[in-house]
Amino acid sequence: PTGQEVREIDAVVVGAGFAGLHMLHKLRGLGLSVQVYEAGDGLGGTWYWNRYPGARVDVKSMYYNYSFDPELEQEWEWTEKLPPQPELLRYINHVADRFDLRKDVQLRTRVTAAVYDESAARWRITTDRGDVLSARFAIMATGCLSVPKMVEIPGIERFRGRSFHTGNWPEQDVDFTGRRVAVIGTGSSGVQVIPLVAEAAAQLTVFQRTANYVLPAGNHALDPEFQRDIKSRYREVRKANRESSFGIARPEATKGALEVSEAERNAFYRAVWEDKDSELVSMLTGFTDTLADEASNETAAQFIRDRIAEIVTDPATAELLQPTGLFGVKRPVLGTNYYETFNRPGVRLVDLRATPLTEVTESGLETAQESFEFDDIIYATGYDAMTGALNAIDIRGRGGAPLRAKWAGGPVTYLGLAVAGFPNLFTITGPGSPSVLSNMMVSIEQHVDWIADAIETMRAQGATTMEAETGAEQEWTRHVDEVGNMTLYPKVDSWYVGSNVPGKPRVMYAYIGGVGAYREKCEQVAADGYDGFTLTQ
Ligand code: NA7
Repeated sequence: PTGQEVREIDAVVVGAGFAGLHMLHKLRGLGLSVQVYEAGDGLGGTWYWNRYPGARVDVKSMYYNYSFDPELEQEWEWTEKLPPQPELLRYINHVADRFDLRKDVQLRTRVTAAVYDESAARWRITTDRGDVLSARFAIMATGCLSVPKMVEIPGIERFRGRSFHTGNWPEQDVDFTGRRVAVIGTGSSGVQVIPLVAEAAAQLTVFQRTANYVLPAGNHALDPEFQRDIKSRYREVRKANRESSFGIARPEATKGALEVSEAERNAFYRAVWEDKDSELVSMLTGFTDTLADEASNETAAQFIRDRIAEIVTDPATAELLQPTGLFGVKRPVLGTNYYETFNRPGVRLVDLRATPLTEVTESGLETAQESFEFDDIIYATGYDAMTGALNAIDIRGRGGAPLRAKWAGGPVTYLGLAVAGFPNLFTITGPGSPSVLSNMMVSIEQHVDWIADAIETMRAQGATTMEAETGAEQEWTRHVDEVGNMTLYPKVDSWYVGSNVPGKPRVMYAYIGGVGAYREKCEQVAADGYDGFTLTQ
């Protein structure tokens, strides 16, 4: 298309991951014309880009899938407790085919700007391929962890070997056999990729800045009986997940960690550690105060440190791998053979706290004390989370005001769904919603349903625009902050508070009030005639 042709459409959806595809399906069901733009070469968002060895979701397959179609959820057979990336991608493509979604998705196209035209009450969308679209609704399904973050040292482009970021992995298989490989970063991605690279490589050097608490993933082939059981009562299972704190139903904790005996406490931690059916959040949800009280938190932290010391044979390496900070207020990490990998010959751990990286050279990496030579460098260094993908688009609302400027001090949203001054713009799992602090599928579906209902209500009322009110937005943002401050989350550095990106405002980027309570709030807002929003004819 040339820059001159402006196509009119009801809604544009940015991103074709789980969120964007479901939004497309829903809006189509309402009879809207929809255009989806997707930067990737294929569908799947996170599961398209994260193709590194070992990539898998850390929420159980039976809870990490769409619930909107009873036939789909019955007919799809998962094979593992925690499905690997290729299986997730197959599922997404199956859904796209089944609901005929591809025809409205334009791949290899990045939305560069979304500018609100006040006189027409429409969004003007432009892409890096010259598309120009005029849409009534602009829906951002851009993902929470979709803008990879690199190290902040010079020389990255000088390296002559192969470089990879886990969140932007090439499509073809990458062979590490016999090579000297560096992995920088020990978050969820690093922890997944390290054991598999170690099996193939001649030498693996892991550069660790902060040790993480890595819990055993306990992945295994899915028990057919478990699958049958969940499928036989899926409505009830989904309901329980939706009403839970993290989007994964757990038995209600009744006591603080220090209200029970040490033996009882450790028996619980041990059961979670050893049970292959444990959930990502099991260790966090056995006691009422693990995420709120430092002394309680420390009991879980020490239990895990003790396990690390048991597994890792070299005492200096074991010590370096033992985290010192709070447990669980950075994203919990699941691993398979992670600590065991450091017992392999040829695997070395480098402590970046003692000697930070200074430079990437033509042949490897440098710290103040040592030069390292590598054939391959894997950056498992994370993302500009929550706001990165939204701020990457030049979004301008009323009066041409840029969203980036409005968010210069941190994101300000109403419910993580909408922003004052940006009518008819919705963010799926936007900042200020539970999003990354939950089972993403539960949060995505809740937002997609809420947005579709809002659009349907607008049509029924003959409304042209829906816009968050400044007061409601301020109050919500204050509430997100306040609830965050009742927990231990703000006390540690993590991407939940933006501290992994230099210069990023330090605030709570997600809502920790729980997906159940959050859903009730969103439903109440809708029931009260979209309280806190202004609808205009
Ligand atoms: P994370 O969790 O942000 O982990 C990134 C890792 O990279 C973490 O260990 C960081 O250390 C490290 N890092 C980041 N920048 C640097 C620099 N400049 N130097 C050295 N080390 C660095 O990203 P992941 O991709 O692992 O996981 C993202 C989410 O995906 C995860 O939480 C799940 O939701 C799935 P730090 O801890 O900041 O000291």
